[in-house]
Amino acid sequence: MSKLNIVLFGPPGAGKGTQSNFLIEKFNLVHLSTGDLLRAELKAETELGLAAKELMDNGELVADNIVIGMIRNMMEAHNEAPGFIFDGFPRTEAQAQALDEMLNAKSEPIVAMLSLEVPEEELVKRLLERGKTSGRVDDQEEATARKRIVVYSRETSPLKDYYKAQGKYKAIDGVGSLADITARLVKAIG
Ligand code: B4P
Repeated sequence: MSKLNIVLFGPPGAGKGTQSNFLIEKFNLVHLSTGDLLRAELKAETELGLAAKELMDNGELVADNIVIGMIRNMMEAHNEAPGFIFDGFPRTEAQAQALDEMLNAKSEPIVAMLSLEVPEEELVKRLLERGKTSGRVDDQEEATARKRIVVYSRETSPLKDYYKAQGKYKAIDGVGSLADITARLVKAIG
């Protein structure tokens, strides 16, 4: 049976991490969040974590080779998974190409890129709200939240065209109750 490999896409605060938790349970998938993996490195104060900290705190992207290497290691560690949810990865065209190369080598391509669409003001509201409890430096200041959205628009949003060209892009309305949005995602997965 072919693997259910899904890219869950969207700007910071769109609900990628939140919705991944529902989808991994429903479809028995392995969750690969580069944000979570980087935060774990940061917490453990590894060399990689220390190198990434300033960039993450300022809302900038971490170098492609670092995140691609993390994803490669995690995929190898979960070779038997029925599928992966890629959450927050890819964020650049170089990352998308590297992911395609890794998956095509195993004949297990991405089946869909689900793009959560949320207006900017709602994103900023959600990020600052989370900042009250998350302890995440990048969720504390409105300027940093907006900077992440600018970085997303410039570096990451163009990946919609990358996946459109492969016929895999699906836009999902990311505003509403968590259950409604999960239902939209499940329907799109089919
Ligand atoms: P991420 O961890 O990916 O952070 P994020 O974009 O904020 O998404 P997250 O998944 O956490 O939030 P969600 O939308 O679920 O990245 C952090 C940093 O790591 C990046 O800035 C970068 O520096 C680095 N990084 C990560 N991946 C990288 C890569 N591939 N390349 C380079 N650098 C990389 O949720 C946000 C909030 O909204 C939550 O509080 C949630 O409760 C709330 N929410 C969700 N759904 C909602 C709804 N329907 N209604 C109301 N609130 C909702």
